[in-house]
Amino acid sequence: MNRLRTISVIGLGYIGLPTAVVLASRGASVVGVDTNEHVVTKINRGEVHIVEPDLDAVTARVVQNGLLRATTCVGEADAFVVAVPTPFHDGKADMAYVNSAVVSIAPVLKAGDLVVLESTSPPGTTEAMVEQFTALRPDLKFPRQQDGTCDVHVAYCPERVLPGRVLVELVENDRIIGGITPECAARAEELYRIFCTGSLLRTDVRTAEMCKLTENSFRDVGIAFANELSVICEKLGINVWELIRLANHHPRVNILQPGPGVGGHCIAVDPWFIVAAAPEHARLIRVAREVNDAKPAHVLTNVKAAIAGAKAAGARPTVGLLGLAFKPDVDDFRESPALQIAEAIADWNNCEVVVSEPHAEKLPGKLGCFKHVRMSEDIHALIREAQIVVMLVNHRQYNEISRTDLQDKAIIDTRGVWS
Ligand code: SAJ
Repeated sequence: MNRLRTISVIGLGYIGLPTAVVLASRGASVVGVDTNEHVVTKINRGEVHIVEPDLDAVTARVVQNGLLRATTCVGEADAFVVAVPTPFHDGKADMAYVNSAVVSIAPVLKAGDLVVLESTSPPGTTEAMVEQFTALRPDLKFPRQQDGTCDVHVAYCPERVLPGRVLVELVENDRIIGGITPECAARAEELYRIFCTGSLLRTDVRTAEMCKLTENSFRDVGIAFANELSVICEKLGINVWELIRLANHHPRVNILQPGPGVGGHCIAVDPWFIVAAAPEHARLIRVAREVNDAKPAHVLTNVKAAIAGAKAAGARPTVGLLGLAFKPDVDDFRESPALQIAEAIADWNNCEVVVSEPHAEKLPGKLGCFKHVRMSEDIHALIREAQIVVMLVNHRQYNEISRTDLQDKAIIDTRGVWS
């Protein structure tokens, strides 16, 4: 702590802001940097631009205490934590934000500083950062695996926090710390020791980079297994939820839950980093992604059949959709399969659509553009009105729906709530 008087956190998003706030709450002097002036102004007022339990209160406190301030320009610091986005498009990771963070940090670096990358990145990224720094600052010595001595230490330390539990998991989770050299990992450990109570596990940078991708790919493969089972069981007339519950009684079996598809900005994306790094070998990982990506279309086939059945019986049916977020009890709609399914149903324009989403004030995405789509805050009214009910996200508010409420309805239960 003594060597790290000022810490600069570059990128004040879902990970950077909570990290900056937690560091400041432990007494570190933190400067948060973001290119978005609106975000910077908001944080300097002690407010937050993302929804995460308790983040608003802790931010207000550390800003008021003068321990956190935000700016658009990178200044001198003892440690730099880079937590910028690394989006994936057209088959490769877009490293533009990481590259521009390096360009903005390089001029202010001095001997004794520490730079840690946290953004999800392809293996080799931290070493490429070191090359970039070396070219931009030939006056400083940067670390090399084969040469332990350096002026500036560089490490990779992936975040692994679950949205909705970020402030708890930032502190309690174990962390992987990959150093370009063992000394770099030891320096980075000093930084994380400020706020982490979990184990700090040192390794090399490539292993640390791959570790993050491996964790999310492992979960994606597990969910793909469950999703594939659900499609097989539907064909064979077997209740997949009961099947999984029973199979999980085996002491070494732990099957995950099927759903309408995999959403969010991590599990649905990170496996592609591995596929891009080793396309000819990442066969299982690629197929798992394809299985999970195909699940919304499967759900839509079932909805289409239910609408056709209801139409044969009479007028234009009403379809009630429960939930749009990417997973239960969050207000995040990024890469949400539920939203993708809702938008596709709206596009057909062959039914009235009533949507429930307790975590949205208005219809998200392009749903707001359709006259035959509306929102309902009253779950029971929605169920009464709908001939077809589609359970997309098992938010806790839906626990109050009983089986008797659903009598005479066509039900498509993608989460196994009523199965
Ligand atoms: N899902 C299922 N079935 C399941 C579990 C999840 O269909 O049995 C779906 C969810 O509904 C959701 C998607 O998978 O659409 C992802 O949800 P999640 O809860 O599995 O994960 P995320 O994206 O919220 O957070 C993950 C976490 N990674 C792991 O659990 C390995 C988190 O620890 C990471 O920090 C985060 O990704 C990240 O930032 O990478």
